[in-house]
Amino acid sequence: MEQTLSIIKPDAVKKNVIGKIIDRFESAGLRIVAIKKIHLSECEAKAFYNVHKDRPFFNDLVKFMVSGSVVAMVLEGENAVMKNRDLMGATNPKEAKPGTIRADFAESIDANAVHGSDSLENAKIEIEFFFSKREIC
Ligand code: IDP
Ligand code: MG
Repeated sequence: MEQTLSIIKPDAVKKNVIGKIIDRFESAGLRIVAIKKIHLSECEAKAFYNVHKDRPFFNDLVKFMVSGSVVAMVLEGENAVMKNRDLMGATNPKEAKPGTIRADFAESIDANAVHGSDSLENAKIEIEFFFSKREIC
């Protein structure tokens, strides 16, 4: 059993497809063991994406992540980290396989509907960023 962090980004929240995206996770056998809708501050978004701080797209990414509210979730299941990444599809929706979340709900590499932890190690760090122990059941 693994846990991973998923975020439904502001573009998908604005499109009103939270439920449709959650259905992808549940239909694939992942369980939502924690969930919250929040509007990140600039400081929080910068801290969350700190690994990308030297990339040319960092400022745009932060601006986008604070442009509206997001839904953060802990997904639990067998092989949850990779399963979530497979369900999400490629970072650029134009390269994402048909039937993936990004192919179906995202417009561009900047506004690409979802975030998912890329390793078990990062999943732990990202889950702790959003949730306290008592919020995970
Ligand atoms: P991931 O979300 O598929 O793990 P990362 O490489 O970790 O992709 O990048 C984090 C986020 O930064 C992406 O989801 C995307 O929103 C944004 N991003 C990544 N590469 C680019 C780019 O080349 N231009 C604009 N935004 C990008
Ligand atoms: Mg990433």
